[in-house]
Amino acid sequence: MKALILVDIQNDFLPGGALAVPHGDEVVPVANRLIPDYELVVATQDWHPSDHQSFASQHDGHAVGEVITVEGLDQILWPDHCVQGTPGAEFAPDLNLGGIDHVIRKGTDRLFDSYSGFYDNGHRKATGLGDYLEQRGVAAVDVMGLATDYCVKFTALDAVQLGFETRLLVEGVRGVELKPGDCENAIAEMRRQGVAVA
Ligand code: VGL
Ligand code: ZN
Repeated sequence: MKALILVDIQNDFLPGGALAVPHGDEVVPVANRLIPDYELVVATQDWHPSDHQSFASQHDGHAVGEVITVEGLDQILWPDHCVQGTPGAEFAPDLNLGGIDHVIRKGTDRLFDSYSGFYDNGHRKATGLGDYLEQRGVAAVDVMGLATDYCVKFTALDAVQLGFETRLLVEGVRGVELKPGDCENAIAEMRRQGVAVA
């Protein structure tokens, strides 16, 4: 069975949001068009406590975009985003929520960021997504959503590493592109590690 994974299609990643991905809203109609083609649709939701340590606001003297060390890992500092229970953390209002079978929340521990829908950035804890897919007999996953160069990338890389036949749906991804070329490099890295690009 093949599943569709919708990565972080949330208000804060849409134009006007706290961590807006340029043209992020364009993935919503793509998701809505594709959802009926899949037997199983899973959505990830970035879901941070208000004192999450990926937020620049938590580190005096540090600004958004700087890289610091948190719990031994490099951490890019982001604006406050996807705070649990806030409108910014909700799924895009036009996304077909009725078509989503299961939601995986990630980044819930204040100390650990979690770009991937499968594991936190240090691969210390699983979110449950891998087990969920396995239990349902999923062998292949198609991945789309936001953002190409962070959460989509690391979700696809973990999927392929876990043994799922993994495809990136390029039409349905948009990236942050902090540096020019980040999205292209992310896609190249996914290909290198065995992700098919459709
Ligand atoms: C994301 C940065 C921080 C993403 C989430 O969804 O790509 N990026 N948190
Ligand atoms: Zn986040």
